[in-house]
Amino acid sequence: MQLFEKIPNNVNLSQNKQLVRALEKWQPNYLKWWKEAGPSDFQEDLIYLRTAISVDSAGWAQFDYVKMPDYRWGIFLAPPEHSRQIPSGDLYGKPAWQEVPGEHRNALRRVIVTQGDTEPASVEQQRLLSNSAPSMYDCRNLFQVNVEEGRHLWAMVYLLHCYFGRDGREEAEALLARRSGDQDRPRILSTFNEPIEDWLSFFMFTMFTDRDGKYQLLALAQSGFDPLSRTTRFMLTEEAHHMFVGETGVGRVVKRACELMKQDVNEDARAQGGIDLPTLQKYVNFWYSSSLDLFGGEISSNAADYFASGLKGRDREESYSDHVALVGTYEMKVMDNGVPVSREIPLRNAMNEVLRDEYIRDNERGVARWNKTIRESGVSFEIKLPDRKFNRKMGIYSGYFFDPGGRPITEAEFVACRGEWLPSEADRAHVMNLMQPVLEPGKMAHWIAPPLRGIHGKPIEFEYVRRA
Ligand code: BYC
Ligand code: FE
Ligand code: FE
Repeated sequence: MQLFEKIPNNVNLSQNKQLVRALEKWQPNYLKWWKEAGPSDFQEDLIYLRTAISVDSAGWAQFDYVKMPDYRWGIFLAPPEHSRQIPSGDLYGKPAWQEVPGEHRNALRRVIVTQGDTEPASVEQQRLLSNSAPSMYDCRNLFQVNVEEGRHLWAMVYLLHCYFGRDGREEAEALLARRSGDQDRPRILSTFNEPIEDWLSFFMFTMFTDRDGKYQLLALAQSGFDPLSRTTRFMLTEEAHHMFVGETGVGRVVKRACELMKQDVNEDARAQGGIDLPTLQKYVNFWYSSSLDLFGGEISSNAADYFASGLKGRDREESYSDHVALVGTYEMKVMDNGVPVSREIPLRNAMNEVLRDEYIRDNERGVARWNKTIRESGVSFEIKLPDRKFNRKMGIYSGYFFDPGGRPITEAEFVACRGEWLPSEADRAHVMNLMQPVLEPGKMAHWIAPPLRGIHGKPIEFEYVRRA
């Protein structure tokens, strides 16, 4: 079978010989990368996976057993909107671009490469997790996330190959050459070089970091470059499942922690072989603060330029009345002699912060659901998102120290309390120690509650992973 027939797509691939040639050259390198840097195990086994074969509601949810290297990574764009216009910025209301505008070529390529880089990075970070899956159900969800992140890489490579000529092809190769955590050729953004060695971190990552993905994709869905907008809109349909895995994953650890607390005279979940809520809170603090960094600087001329030129917009741009944002300010806390003070920032320069606000609100809804579980089990504990200034490595708060409530403190105070706020070596060792694989259908590791239901109407004890 010819390659273009193997790639499900709605971009008329078979009619575009040049694109097919570029993809045919790239695809073997992609598979080599997948085998080298993708899931360390189960590559020859049958996994019950969802594959998108078209963009309508029936077509993007086909479930069947597949071997991961045989997964049909497709190229899908959301259907075109009739005479779509640039939704924001200086060119608000002009027809959206169907080709790359020359003056924005470099900026656009850069945004696409940055987005594309995170997709394989996350697969690399999660490479070893199937060794310690808490259940077959979870193992399958991990692989579903992994193959879809692989597809998201395809989505960005499609744009690079189709619209950026030779340098696009070079960037597509470079996306396969960088490696998460590598000293010499790391991934571009900070969080994507953090190791994910245990399943609590995986659930935190899919809760908090995939949700950055959601918001960046929402901003790119408002791009004036129509192929990017349509590509990211389809990616968002898959992203929902990744965050489901994260939110319900953490939720099940919370539920189990509460059950174990009730079984212990000292309400100590750790003593009962679970993950205690204070440890879970530290993982929240770590992954949430790291993911906040992914939105870029609070005051950013890059963000202003992206907005002005119509490359990136705001989440739900249609809900705003002013789509140009040349007037108006955003009030934020900036550091002045080590103290946060309020200042008005021109709105366009605060676009990263506008998006971060939406992201924070979305997380708060998820955390509220975890806290409801805790309340209902009669345990007194509240999971809290730390203040946005806490433990930041990028932006105006980096280099300063804050407690999780957002109060400025000294470095010495931070260092003294670090082990109470962020996972300590001992916490990590405890969590790692619990990471023993449980792969009989329907069985769950001791530290996590079962899910409410299985995948795609299948029972929880369904054989989601079938050893060949
Ligand atoms: N780490 O003006 P600034 C996903 C750089 S996740 C390292 O503050 P700007 C997924 C920045 O590049 C979504 N470097 O920020 C999730 C700039 O470099 P230069 C991924 C960073 O430009 C889970 C400098 O610092 N998509 O899809 O507004 C699993 C100052 O820039 C970081 C995107 O990110 C950082 N955290 O950048 C799988 C969308 N933050 O100019 C997938 C595309 C900033 O000094 N990216 N820098 O060399 C963008 O739109 C923007 O690049 C950013 C913010 C949102 C990252
Ligand atoms: Fe993705
Ligand atoms: Fe994702």
